[in-house]
Amino acid sequence: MSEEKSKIERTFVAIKPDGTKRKLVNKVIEKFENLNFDLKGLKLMTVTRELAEKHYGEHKGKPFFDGLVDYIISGPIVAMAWEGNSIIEITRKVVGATDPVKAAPGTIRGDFAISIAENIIHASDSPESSKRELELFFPEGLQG
Ligand code: FUP
Repeated sequence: MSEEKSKIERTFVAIKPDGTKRKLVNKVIEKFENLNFDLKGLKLMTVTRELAEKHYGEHKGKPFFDGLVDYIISGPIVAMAWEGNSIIEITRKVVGATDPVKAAPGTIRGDFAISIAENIIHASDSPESSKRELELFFPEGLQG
């Protein structure tokens, strides 16, 4: 029997303004708790324009950038840090495709999102972006 390699990672997850407005915080947290991931940081916050522009810096210059920034600062988000084995890759699967038309049923976006611009949740897409985003949103550090 082959032994499974352990790859404990942390990832940044944010429930976006449409997710908090639609009272979906519990549904998102439930998914991560069901997977037995460990919560390392959590806060309700309103993102400043400066932070939003840094967070979405890779999209600067794209036609949807200004709308994306306006949207992410339009209401409170729930910023979270989660830890677990291969969590970055698993979380991207649980979140589902960016476009809700392509997001599979059972994924967070597949079950709840109806628009590409307002798609409930953000999750880091790589170890590099996870590190960068956790430092941006939790400059005070994480639990444990
Ligand atoms: P994802 O990693 O799935 O959140 O997607 P991206 O990093 O590619 O995009 C970040 C956000 O930009 C998306 F969540 C929604 C927004 N976006 C648009 O509004 N229009 C697009 O065509 C692509 C992305």
